[in-house]
Amino acid sequence: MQPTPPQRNTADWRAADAAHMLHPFSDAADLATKGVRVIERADDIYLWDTDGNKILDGMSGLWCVNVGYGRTELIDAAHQQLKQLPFYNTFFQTSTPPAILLAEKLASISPAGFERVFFTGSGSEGNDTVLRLVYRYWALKNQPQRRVIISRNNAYHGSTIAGACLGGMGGMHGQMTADGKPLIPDIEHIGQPDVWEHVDADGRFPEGFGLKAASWLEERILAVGPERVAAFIGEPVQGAGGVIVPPEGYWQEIERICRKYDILLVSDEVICGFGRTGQWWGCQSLGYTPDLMTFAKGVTSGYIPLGGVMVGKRVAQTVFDEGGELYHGYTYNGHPVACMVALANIELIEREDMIRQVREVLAPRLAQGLRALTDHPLVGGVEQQGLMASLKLVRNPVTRERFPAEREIGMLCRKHCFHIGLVMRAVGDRMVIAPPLSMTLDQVDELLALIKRALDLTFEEARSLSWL
Ligand code: PXG
Repeated sequence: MQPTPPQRNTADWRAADAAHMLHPFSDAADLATKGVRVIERADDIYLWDTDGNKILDGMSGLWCVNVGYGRTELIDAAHQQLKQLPFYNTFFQTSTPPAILLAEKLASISPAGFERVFFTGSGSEGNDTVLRLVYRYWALKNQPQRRVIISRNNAYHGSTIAGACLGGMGGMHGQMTADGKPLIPDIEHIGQPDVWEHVDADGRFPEGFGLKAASWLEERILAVGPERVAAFIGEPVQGAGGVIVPPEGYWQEIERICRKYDILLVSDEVICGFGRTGQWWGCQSLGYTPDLMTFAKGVTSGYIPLGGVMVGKRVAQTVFDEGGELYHGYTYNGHPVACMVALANIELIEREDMIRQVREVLAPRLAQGLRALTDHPLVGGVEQQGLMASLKLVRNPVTRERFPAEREIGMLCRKHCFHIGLVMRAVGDRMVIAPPLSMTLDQVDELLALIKRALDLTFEEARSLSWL
């Protein structure tokens, strides 16, 4: 017998949610007054809430539903595997066919030298694993003093203790320590490659900013002492930080600096992996080769939780071929159902040639539409890589004057998105999209029309509030 979900109306759902649910990154008291939006079903690139509203999901769930909703290939794979073997572990000299098949498949779609994978349940667990591997690697290399990990301000690497410490979100650090420093020692943060933080008094962007932003890594390495630095971690394109696409040359210079000082380079591919940027991996689009890659989200298109770390040759050889036992693992390492869903997901991406479609068809159309939006009086600029993009909302696009942060212009725009049936994320004064890779050209146009409408409504309201 299938359990039948109780039939409730939106008000009932909201009341029960407010009474019992604790939501991530939310002020519970504030949320209880506003009431949550309850999403009941989804198909293709659309969601429906419990009031029957249809919403275009411009965020692929949470940067993850790359193949869109309702794909029977993934659903059937889960169902079949649940019947065959719903769970078995990969500890104690055992393995399962789904985990082996997925590991083999991941190696085949990864850059050369990435032959091995350590599975986890999420991106945060992936970055915890990265930390464990990095420490272990340098201990085995007889350089145990290499403990410093360098990351960037406004980076997001998850919300476990390690993820939050690696990330550069000050608010998260401030809720763990009194002095606002990362709880884990020897994690350092440098500036992010966000050109908007460096606009001069005349509204001009700095020249050569890519190399400048990368030089902060070398400065910090020298300040800390190169012999103490273990690794640098970065998202190819910062996602949660607001889709900040690094300027030309940035990643090449970061890679050069890491190699110069023999520092491990970690690419956090949790958002950028699995086609989002127009290649399998973000580092391929941005043109660098890391030593470790964290992934999650798009590996299963979010249908079921799965994450992991692709371990490059350099670390794999030392830690796994020569290092003896690594005291690390999770119950759900290589969960068979999650692995079968991931396999079906990757095969679907391949069969529908989705990554080429993103690169050659969808992203160019989106770019064209976004370029047109730069004429909008609220838009200071757009940044895009594949199917992830941001629009910078400004008070004056000519002088590049920003809105004061307390105006929360992004939240105002998000409110209008809600009302017109569009999920677009607000990150400060950036509006962010990352729609499913499976969308059609018509749907790209539909998305652009909704964005334009949300901007117009935001502009009108901002004007009526005398914010402009
Ligand atoms: N690394 C990156 C680059 C991420 O974007 C994680 C690690 C952590 O993954 P898990 O699976 O542990 O959540 C993420 C997650 C947002 C938002 O508001 C972004 C994420 C998660 C929740 C919210 O944009 N990214």
